[in-house]
Amino acid sequence: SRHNAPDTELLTRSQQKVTEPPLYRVLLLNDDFTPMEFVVELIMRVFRKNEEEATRIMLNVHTQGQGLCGVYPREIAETKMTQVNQHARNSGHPLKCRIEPN
Ligand code: NFA
Repeated sequence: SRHNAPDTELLTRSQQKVTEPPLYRVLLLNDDFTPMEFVVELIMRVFRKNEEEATRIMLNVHTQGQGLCGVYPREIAETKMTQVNQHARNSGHPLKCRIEPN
């Protein structure tokens, strides 16, 4: 109200409903040169997957051209994309990662 500063008013339970942040898909793109073992180890480290799941994701990228590594809020998705692209480039591999809104 005019006499209660809006940002200090107490909110009722129905007014304080949690809202979900927008989510982004983090995709890995296939190429002809990056070694499979490098991709698996990167997926395990960046996306916290076990070896079986990381291998499944890598083979899906290899056969389909691209594949889903995870879905995250924007800042987390961007950080993971940057980690992948920098680690690949630093290691001399052409592997690329991209994000897209869900
Ligand atoms: N296609 C790559 C190879 O045959 C492996 C690969 C998988 C690369 C997934 C990038 C992403 N060595």
